Amino acid sequence: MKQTAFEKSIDPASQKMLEKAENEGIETAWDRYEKQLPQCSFGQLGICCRNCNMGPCRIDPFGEGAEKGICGATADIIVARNLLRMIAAGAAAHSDHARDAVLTFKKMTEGEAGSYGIKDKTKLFSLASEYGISLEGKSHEEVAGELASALLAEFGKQEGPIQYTRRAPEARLRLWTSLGIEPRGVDREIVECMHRTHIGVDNDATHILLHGLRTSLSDGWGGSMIATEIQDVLFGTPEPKKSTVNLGVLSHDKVNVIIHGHEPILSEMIVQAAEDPELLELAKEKGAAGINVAGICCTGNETLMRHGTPIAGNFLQQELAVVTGAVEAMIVDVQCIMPALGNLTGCYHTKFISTSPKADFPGTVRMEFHEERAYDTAREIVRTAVENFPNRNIEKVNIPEEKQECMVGFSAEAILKALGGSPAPLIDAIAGGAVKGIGAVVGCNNVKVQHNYGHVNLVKELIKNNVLVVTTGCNAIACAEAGLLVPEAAAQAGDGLKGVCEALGIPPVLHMGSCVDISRILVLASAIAKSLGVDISDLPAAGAAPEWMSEKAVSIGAYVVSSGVFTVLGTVPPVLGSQAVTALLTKGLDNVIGASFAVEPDPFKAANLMLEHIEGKRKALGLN
Ligand code: CUV
Ligand code: SF4
Repeated sequence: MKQTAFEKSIDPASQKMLEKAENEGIETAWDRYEKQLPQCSFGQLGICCRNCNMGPCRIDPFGEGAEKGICGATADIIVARNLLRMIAAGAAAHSDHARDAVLTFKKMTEGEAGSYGIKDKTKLFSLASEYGISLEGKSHEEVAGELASALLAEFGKQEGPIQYTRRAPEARLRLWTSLGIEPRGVDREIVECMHRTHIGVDNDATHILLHGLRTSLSDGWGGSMIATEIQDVLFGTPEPKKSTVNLGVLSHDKVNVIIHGHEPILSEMIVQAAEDPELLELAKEKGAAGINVAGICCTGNETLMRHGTPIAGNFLQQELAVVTGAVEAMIVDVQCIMPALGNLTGCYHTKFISTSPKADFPGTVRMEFHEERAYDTAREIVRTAVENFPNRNIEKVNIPEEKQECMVGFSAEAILKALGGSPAPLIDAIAGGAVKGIGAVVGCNNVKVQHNYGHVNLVKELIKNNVLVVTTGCNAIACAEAGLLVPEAAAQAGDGLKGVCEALGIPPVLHMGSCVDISRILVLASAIAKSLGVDISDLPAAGAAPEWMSEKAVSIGAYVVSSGVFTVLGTVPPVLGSQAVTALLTKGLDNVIGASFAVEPDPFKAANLMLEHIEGKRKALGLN
């Protein structure tokens, strides 16, 4: 059964573009999903193994056929190993991004990345002192140089600790140590995942999963946190600002440049280059009224948070942006970029420009991006887009009107500032019951869920019940599109939360950034837990990823739970083939780490699970 545009997405702009694609005979992810149905149930259950070439092996879920792989691996072992590899890939993606950010920072301190500078000196100094780097008698550059080396060392460390894990509450740290899951070094944990899942190494599901938790912690409190912090130093720590989102931010008369992917190292330069007088002049010559940069996915979130650069859409809107026929260039770096964009951009005048030495796609113009001449390359890229403007085929252009205002830029620092410098007012509001708790809602889109349906309904339900929501990633974009990131959205919140939002002039849903910025949520949660003198797992807080799809999301889910936050997944992870693993993730972990997962595709029921959890934690703290 073919889904209609209305069934594919709840977002009117996306629905229009889905119809346009259909009329033009253009294929999208939804069409390809239909062609995949029914999806392989061995894969869905996580019980196929290709870890050695005696296989592939698969376990019969009905207990009638094979119960073991050729080496003897059971469903429990295979499911756990597969999950560990997902965590490894996700942690690797975040952490390799972090490594590149630190390398850029290091090159900058060595005078080899002249386009970059230090934007947030306060943060530079506070990060340096966390590492025990003395500031006395040193220039910024010297301090930065020492910090760069210290951060870089986190990746290759053999014996921990990873410095930022020290930001966690005492009790959490002690728990990690006693479980033997305190991460040692970012790269080490990821490598060990690959080693352990090789044939004939780690073959106990619990033992395998504990290492998964350790690896995920090296992401959340390591790679991701390092990425966030150093990007703040380089590009500035986000502060509240207004912007607009959805496909309607694309312009009829300006050159539309889309930045898609994850690394602000690139997008920051593109945003600058789009203001270059020479290029603006060239745009005029080509008949355009200017240059319009819009983001997609997390690199979009990065520039949105720091500059208010508009966002054209989240993960499932990447193709739809091209379908508008109004995109001169789709510029990508790494992660969550569909290779389908190659064929798709070929159907329009859009130039598909890949920039990362690590990532190429079919049908791209390659313009490799290196720090040494970052700004020059960014200019060349934007120039290519501008020169493509006359090729826009007006007959194919249809930009949906929908664009929505949003208020963004809520770094942990900005939130504390909005609260007057300390978490005390928020804690008072929680203790008094005006705010019931905090919901962290994050993650991707997934064609298995109606686009944005899970995100928007879950978040609405939470704020209605006086849960303050913090968001990142594609959930943040979904919320923005649904008009939940404006102070006026407080009207949709319960009375308590509404009052707090109105008093502070903030939206009931706070955009904290990209996926690596979930580390900001950890920092905020830690700050609250510490000032209450409790562990993160004692807080009336819960997490959710209603439409997750990426391996990064698996690592995120694992570190959020390992940090003590109950987390509801909206799409089913490939673990149901093992009762043991499923039970461990959804129950057993509670006794181990003080939090666990739940799986609930219905966003209303998911919200209820979170609310119940929050109520339970409130009771335990003696709040009502
Ligand atoms: Ni990194 S990981 S689809 S862009 S949130 Fe968006 Fe966020 Fe998932 Fe990817
Ligand atoms: Fe089969 Fe074991 Fe090889 Fe996996 S590791 S493919 S279960 S023999």
